[in-house]
Amino acid sequence: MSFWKKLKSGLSKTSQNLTQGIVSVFTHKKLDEATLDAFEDLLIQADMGVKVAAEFRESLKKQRMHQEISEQEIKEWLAAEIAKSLEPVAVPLNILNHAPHVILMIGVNGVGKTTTIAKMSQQWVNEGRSVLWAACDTFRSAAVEQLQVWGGRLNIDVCTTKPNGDAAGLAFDAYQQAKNKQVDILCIDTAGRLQNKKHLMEELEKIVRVLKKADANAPHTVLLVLDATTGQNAVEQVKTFQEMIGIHGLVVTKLDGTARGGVVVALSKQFNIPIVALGVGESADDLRPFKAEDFAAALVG
Ligand SMILES: Nc1nc2c(ncn2[C@@H]2O[C@H](COP(=O)(O)OP(=O)(O)O)[C@@H](O)[C@H]2O)c(=O)[nH]1
Ligand SMILES: [Mg+2]
Repeated sequence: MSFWKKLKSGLSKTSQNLTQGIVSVFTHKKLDEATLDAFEDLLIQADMGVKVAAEFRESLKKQRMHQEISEQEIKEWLAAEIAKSLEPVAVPLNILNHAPHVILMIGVNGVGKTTTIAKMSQQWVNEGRSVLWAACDTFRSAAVEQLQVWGGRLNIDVCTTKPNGDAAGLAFDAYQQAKNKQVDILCIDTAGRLQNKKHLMEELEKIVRVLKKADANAPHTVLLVLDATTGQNAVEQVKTFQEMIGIHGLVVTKLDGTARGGVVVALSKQFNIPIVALGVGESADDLRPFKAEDFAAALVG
């Protein structure tokens, strides 16, 4: 399936709800307050967030109040508004010619960090870049094994340490190894135990501190991975991790089959952080750069 088709079918739950809602709300009458209220509710239900919904409502009101507006017109209007708000954050990841470019992958357990590392790395390898991974989620042996399985499939080396070993020490060793071997990209997989916020923050800070000893500009990119199916929760996670450690980019996963795809719009409006890629499945091919217009069109159906 092409990526566009996959995105469209993935977002079909969100877009069906939106489209059906639009059909029932905009019934060829003149735009009034009640219709605007119902429209705003629809946007909130699609997880675009209260703030975005209110903004779109006001914008529509200003432009079209007391005018006739068809469902087709409203869909086109909404797609254009969404595309406009996504455009500034649709920024692809820029890999520096600075071997190694260090990427720190962060996010709550289960959002798709490890899988995203595998997906991104496959693309880099296909582009002719060399990649090394550091399995710094040292608390869960399954997490290390998972990375090793992907590494075996994609022929990428994985740096590991003993169970419960020091994540920062491992990051440092991996950096040295990447440097010595002139590897282009070093990906650091991390733990995501948000239930122990203080410990997680200390660990991430320590990884960053240790990397900076080796290279003052490392990590060159900190990517926060978010699971679209958690809806507005993703917004809270951005805030939490932004406080803990700076974020350069977002990856939104599990956009296949969620009714909460509107959260991407909420993220774009609330944080001016680039959305570098979208995950639409579990295989290594299921990752693509984020394109504002494609996403808006898929979301509105
Ligand atoms: N459907 C779907 N599943 C995904 C996607 N990304 C990751 N997953 C699955 O989500 C689960 C957790 O992913 P994992 O990479 O281990 O998350 P981590 O704990 O953040 O490292 C795994 O079963 C993945 O296969 C995606 O884009 N779509
Ligand atoms: Mg993991």
